[in-house]
Amino acid sequence: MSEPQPIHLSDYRPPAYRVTRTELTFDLDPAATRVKARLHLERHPEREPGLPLELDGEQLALKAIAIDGQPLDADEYRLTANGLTVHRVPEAFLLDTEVEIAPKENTALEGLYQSNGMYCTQCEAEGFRRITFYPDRPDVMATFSTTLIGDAASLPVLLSNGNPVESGDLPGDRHFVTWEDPHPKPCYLFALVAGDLKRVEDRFTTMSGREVALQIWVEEENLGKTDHAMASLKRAMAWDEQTYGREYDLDLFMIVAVNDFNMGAMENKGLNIFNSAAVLTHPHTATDAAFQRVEGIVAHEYFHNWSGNRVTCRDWFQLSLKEGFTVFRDQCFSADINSAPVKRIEDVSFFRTAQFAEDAGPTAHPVRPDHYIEIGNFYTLTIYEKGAEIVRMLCNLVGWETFRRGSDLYFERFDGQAVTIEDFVGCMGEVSGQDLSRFMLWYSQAGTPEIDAHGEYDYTHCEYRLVLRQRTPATPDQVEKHALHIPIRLGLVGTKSGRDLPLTLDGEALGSDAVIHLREEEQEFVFTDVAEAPVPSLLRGFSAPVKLRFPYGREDLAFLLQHDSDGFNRWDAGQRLALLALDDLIAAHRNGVEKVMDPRVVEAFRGLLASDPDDKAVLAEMLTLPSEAYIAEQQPLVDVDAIHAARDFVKQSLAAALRDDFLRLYEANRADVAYAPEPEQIAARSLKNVALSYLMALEDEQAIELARDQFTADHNMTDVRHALTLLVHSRRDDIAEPALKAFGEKWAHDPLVMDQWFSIQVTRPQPDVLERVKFLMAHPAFSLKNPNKVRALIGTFAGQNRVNFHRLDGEGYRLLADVVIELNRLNPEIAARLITPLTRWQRFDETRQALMKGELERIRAEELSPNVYEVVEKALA
Ligand code: 0A1
Ligand code: ZN
Repeated sequence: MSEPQPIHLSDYRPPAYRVTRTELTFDLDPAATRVKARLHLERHPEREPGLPLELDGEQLALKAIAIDGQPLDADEYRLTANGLTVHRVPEAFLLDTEVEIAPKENTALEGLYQSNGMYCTQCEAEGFRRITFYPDRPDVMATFSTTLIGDAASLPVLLSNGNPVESGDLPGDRHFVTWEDPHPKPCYLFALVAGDLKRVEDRFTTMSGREVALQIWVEEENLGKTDHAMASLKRAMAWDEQTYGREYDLDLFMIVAVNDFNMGAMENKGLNIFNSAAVLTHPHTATDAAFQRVEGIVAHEYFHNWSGNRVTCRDWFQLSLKEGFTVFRDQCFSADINSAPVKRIEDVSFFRTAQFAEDAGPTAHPVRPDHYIEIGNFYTLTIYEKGAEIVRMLCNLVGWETFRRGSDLYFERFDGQAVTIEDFVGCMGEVSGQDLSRFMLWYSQAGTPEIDAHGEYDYTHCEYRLVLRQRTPATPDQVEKHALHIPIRLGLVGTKSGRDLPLTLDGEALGSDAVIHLREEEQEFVFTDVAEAPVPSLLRGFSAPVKLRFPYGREDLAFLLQHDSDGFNRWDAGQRLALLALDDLIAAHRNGVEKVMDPRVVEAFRGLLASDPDDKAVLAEMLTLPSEAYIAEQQPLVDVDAIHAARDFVKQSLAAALRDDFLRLYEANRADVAYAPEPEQIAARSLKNVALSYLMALEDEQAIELARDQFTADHNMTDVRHALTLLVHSRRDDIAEPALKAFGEKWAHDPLVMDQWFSIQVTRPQPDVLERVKFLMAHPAFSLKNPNKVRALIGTFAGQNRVNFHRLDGEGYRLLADVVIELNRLNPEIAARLITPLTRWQRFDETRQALMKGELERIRAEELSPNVYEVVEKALA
């Protein structure tokens, strides 16, 4: 096979021909669906006359082709594995094609496929080319008319984008519906759904008084699980009107839940298709975290209607234009309706663990990549989350009101167009009058900037001198790095008063919480009139996506944990303090020395437990130790066993020293109220469950009893799952096994709960877990063809069970590679994502490095999809 070749941003040209209107007819059949396409084409005004017409197409059997009604002879066009070229075409013309495709054979879940017997589509990024011959690129925007023909009994519901305009019966017990979408769109936003679905309906009146019908379509057994998604949708619609002035633009908005889906959800115009895990909830089947995830994803997809659909991307290098902005929007939405500090803590915590790791690994890339082999590999944390951090910095740089004016200008100026990241940032520059050209470096430079900071207080002159030095480590393909513009929000907390001190910089009074701008490699900031010696509180709210090192002493951190006025940095001080203690314990474990718990951490926790929290959700976060993955991120070389042992030791030491406090906390937050996924209840539940985790670290009779009672009380999935996890992860198999069995039998009919059942078992720290993973792969509820199952069982094992995945005999790696090799044929997109843990081999000891590389090489020896090829090549480069 020839090696797949990269495509480059610098090669961008407008398409030779554009499509103004697309008329599709689908005659649905599992093995032989017929797709007729009529495309209204015209030469692009910026391209020269006489160019051939090039259309993308994969796995299509061409049955007919005609231009302006004239069938083409075989020598008038050329078919390849990737598309169709018509050598000579007029300036403006109609192209008719008919192709045959086989949805039931489609295990890649791109294009038209079947899930539980229903038909659905996934066209982003390049799935439409598996449906019909088309210029499958986002800068070709057309209005669509779609007619669906199907069996009336088995496919009573036929959905597509826009509004239904015609329907009727056809001979042979078939029927049809025609949909018309008046908004020009790129083909990646096309969708169809056909099946035996039921709907839940509601309404929303927009700010200009238009009535919109809202529908959520599900299989009958899921009818009771849509309330939360519907409520979230209505909130998101109202929020986008109030916050961004954006109104919905069709009379109908539909969401469909499907079981087999590669990602979370998809923003197809007027017809969002969701992974059932991202839309269905019920107090007995979904945890608080799942409820919040659904709320966030429903909002995210809805917000795309403007940031993505009305204004879309010129090419896929601009993916973060829609994703970074939309993630920023959904983060702000969730922060507004929940605990804002906790939302930020959760997002940053995840970001620093997972995106930093991506940035430090062989697949690191800029937020706007300049080349790729397979765009499906670029739906990454860098494009999404780092992209959102950049938009957040922009918003903070120009201020919310100016940002909003920039957003209005962007939507107004580029409505109906496919544009670039420059267009977006340009609007912000225009309304703010700021020169943001330097800021653009954030989009093109990969890697996480590292800032080394130190400070000194001058008692005689009452000055505080802060020196910041930035450096971005080299990343693949990008050795040379430049200084970025890094906004650093900070305060100086007086050691005597415990208060934020007024900040004066270069004679200018900045208030007590301010942003300074690091633009050079090294810069000194001298704050004057600083009345007392301060501890600096730096990078408040994580004001830039960087690593910041400051030589804090443990007393400094304990002080900030108590006094910092910024809730985020108070939490971060606690994390930093725990990390320092963990460092010592990791070293002790490696050296075979007895582990001794740092009393300052115990005292800090005692203080937290004695405090009367104004935000229980923040307290729960503060009592949570950094994850093994985050601890690993801080180590020069990852020692999974030492990290696991050290963290366990801290947990047990805290539990032993503060057992009564944790018990009290548990009891105090045990309210027996009817479940609601609302912030106050969620906060109390997380506090209670954090307390239970510490108590279970001791595994004494009382703790086991509490966990068992919480499990059997069966009050809601958050409590049940947490208790079950603690039992299954304990050494008490006599209790764990019956609980696991009972849970598995009770929920055997519910795929989303079975996903949780899989995940709970494969995160067990006990060494028997690898056998269990293999055993569960043969379980009737497991299927390699279902991405949720693969993620729940294999992804969770490899990503979260660090001690067992990294077993020294290499069996964890081997298992993952075996699955990747099989999935490479079935579902390349999922296969490529699943490899991630193996690509991080540089971070481990030599023995593990060799084992991991050995498995990557074993994968490379296969006949690979472009997706897997690209990841493996980078990992072994
Ligand atoms: N645009 C979607 C993400 C998405 C991307 C690709 C997909 O299939 C391969 C599906 C969804 C979003 O940001 O939600
Ligand atoms: Zn998105």
